[in-house]
Amino acid sequence: MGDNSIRWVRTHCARMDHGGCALLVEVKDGKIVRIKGDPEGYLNRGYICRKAFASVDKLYHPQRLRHPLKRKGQRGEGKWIKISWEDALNEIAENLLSIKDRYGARAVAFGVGMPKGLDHFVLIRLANIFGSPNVIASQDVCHAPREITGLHTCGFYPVADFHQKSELVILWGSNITHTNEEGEICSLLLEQIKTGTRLIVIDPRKTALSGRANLFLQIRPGTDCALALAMINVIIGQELYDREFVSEWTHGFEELKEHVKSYTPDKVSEITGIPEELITESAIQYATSKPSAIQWGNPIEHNVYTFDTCRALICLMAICGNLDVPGGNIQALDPPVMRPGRFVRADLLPDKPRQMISAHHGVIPRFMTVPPSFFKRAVLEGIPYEIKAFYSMCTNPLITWAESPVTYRALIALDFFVVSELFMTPTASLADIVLPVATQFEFNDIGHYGLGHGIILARPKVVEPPDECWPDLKILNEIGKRISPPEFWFDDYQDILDELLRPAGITYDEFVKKGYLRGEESFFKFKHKGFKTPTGKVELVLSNADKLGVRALPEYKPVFDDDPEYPLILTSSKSPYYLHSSYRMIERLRNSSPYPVVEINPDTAGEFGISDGDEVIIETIYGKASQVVRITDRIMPGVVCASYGWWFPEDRDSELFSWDKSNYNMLTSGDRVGKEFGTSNLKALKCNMRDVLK
Ligand SMILES: Nc1nc2c(c(=O)[nH]1)N[C@H]1C(S)=C(S)[C@@H](COP(=O)(O)OP(=O)(O)OC[C@H]3O[C@@H](n4cnc5c(=O)[nH]c(N)nc54)[C@H](O)[C@@H]3O)O[C@H]1N2
Ligand SMILES: Nc1nc2c(c(=O)[nH]1)N[C@H]1C(S)=C(S)[C@@H](COP(=O)(O)OP(=O)(O)OC[C@H]3O[C@@H](n4cnc5c(=O)[nH]c(N)nc54)[C@H](O)[C@@H]3O)O[C@H]1N2
Ligand code: SF4
Ligand SMILES: [Mo]
Repeated sequence: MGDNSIRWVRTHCARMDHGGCALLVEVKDGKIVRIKGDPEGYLNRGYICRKAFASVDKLYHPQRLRHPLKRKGQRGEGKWIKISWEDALNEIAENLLSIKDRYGARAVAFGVGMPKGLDHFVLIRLANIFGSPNVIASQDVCHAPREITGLHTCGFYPVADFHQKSELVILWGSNITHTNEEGEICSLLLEQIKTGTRLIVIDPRKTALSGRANLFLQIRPGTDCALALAMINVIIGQELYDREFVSEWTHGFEELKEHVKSYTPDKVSEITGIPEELITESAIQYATSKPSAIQWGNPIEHNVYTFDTCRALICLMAICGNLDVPGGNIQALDPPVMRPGRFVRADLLPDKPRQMISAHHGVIPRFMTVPPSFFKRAVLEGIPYEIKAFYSMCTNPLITWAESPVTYRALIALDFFVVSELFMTPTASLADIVLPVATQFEFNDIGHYGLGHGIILARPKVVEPPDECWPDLKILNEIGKRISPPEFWFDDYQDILDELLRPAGITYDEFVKKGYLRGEESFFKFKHKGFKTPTGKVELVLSNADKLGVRALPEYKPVFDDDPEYPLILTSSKSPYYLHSSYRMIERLRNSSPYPVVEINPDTAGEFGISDGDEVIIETIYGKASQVVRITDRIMPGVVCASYGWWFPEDRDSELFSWDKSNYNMLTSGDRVGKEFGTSNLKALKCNMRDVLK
């Protein structure tokens, strides 16, 4: 086919959130010119959001990195020289191997952000084969709390089943129309709402769906655990629980019943700010509508007590008999492709749980990535041992990790730091070597692998990457050959895809024709196999709590102390235009959201003498950031909702693109973290606010 042809290619959206919508992409003269939702898409049936249209702009953006770069001046000075791939790879290999020689493989950490595609797993494979137990990821604040707590409580990660009809769905801190959480595709939920599924929304802000909800619980940030425990109190008190399930399949019901007695709706109303009747009514509706699903979002895991909140929610699902039932919260079975543990060669590092730096901090067993805050302590203080090198991809830690000033110090302190990136970011500016990547549409990839939703999606290449941009898969494969036994690596990186699909009996090309693979639909598995916990039941009380080093029953504790100096509660929500800190340079997106905005209720603004459009300094005990005020009654009084992920690609690279000006993570702490997952308070912090001019 000649280059001046016009063709349509079927693929899946990626890297603008977790991905998932099937796309039809028009290519003319080798360039993408149009994108449409694929009406036959398994998850989206034609639906796409505005980010999908802008996703193409990043491919052709003038600021895109196109050649490997090596630092010339001091870290962060913005001075680079172009080098060849061969030199870049050799330099990386030399440095990583010499650090391994001097300090051991564990002194080299591998970093990744939000899982974007198969590269996530190839990076873990590289770490395992190289011999380092330290993969640093954002999982402390993104899904590990719900997944690992699920494993310990009921033996699996209970995801909302939007493929079957639910009578009721609770959006518990999940702004699914904006975030499409985990590619769950809000279009499936919207279809259900049209056909009568009732909705409860729990959020401190009015959201796109709160207006369509039967009940809207405007909650004070950080108090979700108390609410869940009060709902359990009502359901047990009014005997609305599923008697049969509870007696056959739960462990510790009587203790839970006793334990929740103190979480009365009137007391929890004071904690959460939600009227008592609404707490009671929500509990009754959740317990009496069968099946009901809870779609849980990031706020559940964005505070130091995330473990208890996740526990309370799973107990709630369990006592109402909503676990592993169609339309409830289910264990989605994966398609028969290679299991992640095997793919990443976990067998090569059997001692990893004891070797990882997080083991020293007593994190919960089975949590296999290292929380960033513990990584930083290792780099800066050598606790529990020194980390000297960091290979990072698909992440911008200077903006996305809690407590940015400490992140800055840690990145500066590294002996050797490599970043693979699409654009020069504040983080990449601090690297020794920056590698230019191919991205969405430019290489063959597999989406949704390992995310727990029982589905994988084909993301075939649509166009060639520009200049010297390589897919992370290829980069990792080439580094692997240089720093670890080559027999574990592939002649052509695309063989990785076939290898992963082999157990399913298909090649990548055949997979692309199918578009997706899903695991067998199966429910009530516990009836044959029980639950995969020590007691074989859902553990309302954890039978091995002592061994795990955790509380046996979920408890609510205030996530912050009252402090008159910081009278407001600060929280955040994700922008519908951006992915975390990404894509602020894309004009189409930036025009829709040109600067960071902090939302405040009119009454609160009045009390603070703040007007719409004012630039304010938001201040916590940890730090400061400036954003622009938007007065709106969407947000409850006393709470402010700031924008997260901001830096300014238009500012000077030698000043790291004003990384510390409006960045939400100037306001957070990496020091005060939860024990189980090393999680910081990201949502629910105490703050103050003042006009910059006053
Ligand atoms: N305060 C606060 N902090 C948070 C959160 C919050 O809500 N509040 N959310 C947390 C959550 S849930 C998460 S998941 C993390 C996310 O944290 P990160 O994953 O660090 O966030 P991103 O901004 O998505 O960073 C991705 C980077 O990868 C680059 N990129 C895009 N495509 C590719 C590619 O194909 N290859 C490579 N190598 N790079 C690519 C982008 O340009 C971008 O700079 O942040 C967490 N941090
Ligand atoms: N557009 C876009 N989509 C994304 C992302 C993105 O950055 N941009 N990131 C992706 C990633 S990695 C993730 S993990 C998901 C996250 O997706 P979501 O879970 O939806 O995450 P958030 O937008 O951080 O928070 C959801 C809602 O929680 C509310 N909220 C704030 N504090 C609290 C609280 O204390 N309790 C309760 N109940 N609600 C509270 C906010 O007002 C917001 O409406 O989104 C994915 N999709
Ligand atoms: S909702 Fe997510 S997957 Fe769907 S089109 Fe938008 S960015 Fe892509
Ligand atoms: Mo996330």
